[in-house]
Amino acid sequence: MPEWNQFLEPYKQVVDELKVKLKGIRSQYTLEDVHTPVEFVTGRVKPLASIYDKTLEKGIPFEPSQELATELPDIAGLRIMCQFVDDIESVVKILRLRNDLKVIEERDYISNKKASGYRSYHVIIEYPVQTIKGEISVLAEIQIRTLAMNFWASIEHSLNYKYESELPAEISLRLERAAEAAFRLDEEMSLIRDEIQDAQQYFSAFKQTATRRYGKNKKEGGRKK
Ligand code: 0O2
Ligand code: 0O2
Repeated sequence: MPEWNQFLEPYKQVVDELKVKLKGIRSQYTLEDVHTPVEFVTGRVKPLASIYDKTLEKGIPFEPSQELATELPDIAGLRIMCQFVDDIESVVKILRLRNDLKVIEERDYISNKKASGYRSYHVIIEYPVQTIKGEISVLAEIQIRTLAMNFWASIEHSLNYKYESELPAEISLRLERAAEAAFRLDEEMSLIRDEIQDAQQYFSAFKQTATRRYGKNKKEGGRKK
């Protein structure tokens, strides 16, 4: 176990650092008062049980090693959720331009959805981590998807887990229909994207004015006493 902790430690650091950095993209857009392609960011280090399952699938030894690090590029996993399908391309462009990470592979499961119905854009990156023994480079996977794609993937993942990937026909059919519905939802939202963004900007401006007014009233209330 101690050797697993040691092996996984840099991955924890990568997830923590990248969460801060990727959330930073959202803050910068928000400050400029323009639509942000990043809705929210999550991250995790792959649990040991999932690492174990993957080693069985790939036929490699379940032990901390360079082979494991290369064969499983998603031990450090980040997920960026977007409102609109077009936002995904904007995020990928931002990632390609960054100097603090190197995009080494892209998998487009949006243009080429998986047989399961899964849609998402995966980017494998190489990321330098500073350790007490010097700099090491680790792989991480960034999954970029819309909220609708994320909703479907989370539900499908739980169902597959529950039925150990042997889904009853009825559930498979429902999932297929749900995947189509999620696809249509993304399409519909894209069609009214400008309308939605206007509304969001209006709402954000309203919230700021309301906050300022509330702050002022509180002060005035204080003075009257
Ligand atoms: P905020 O202010 O809520 O936006 P940690 O617990 O420190 O390891 P973190 O980031 O808190 O890390 O947790 P995690 O699980 O990696 O990411 C969860 C973040 O995603 C939280 O944001 C949630 O609010 C946000 N989130 C989850 N689901 C949704 C959703 O459906 N819509 C939106 N907009 N956000 C969601 P933060 O970082 O706590 O900040
Ligand atoms: P978890 O629990 O998220 O860690 P490869 O063997 O390299 O050819 P691999 O490893 O399947 O293919 O890579 P791929 O296809 O890029 O997918 C890696 C991750 O994408 C998965 O990690 C899932 O998170 C997600 N994913 C891929 N296909 C599906 C799918 O059909 N449904 C759902 N819900 N998620 C999917 P893990 O390790 O499988 O799972």
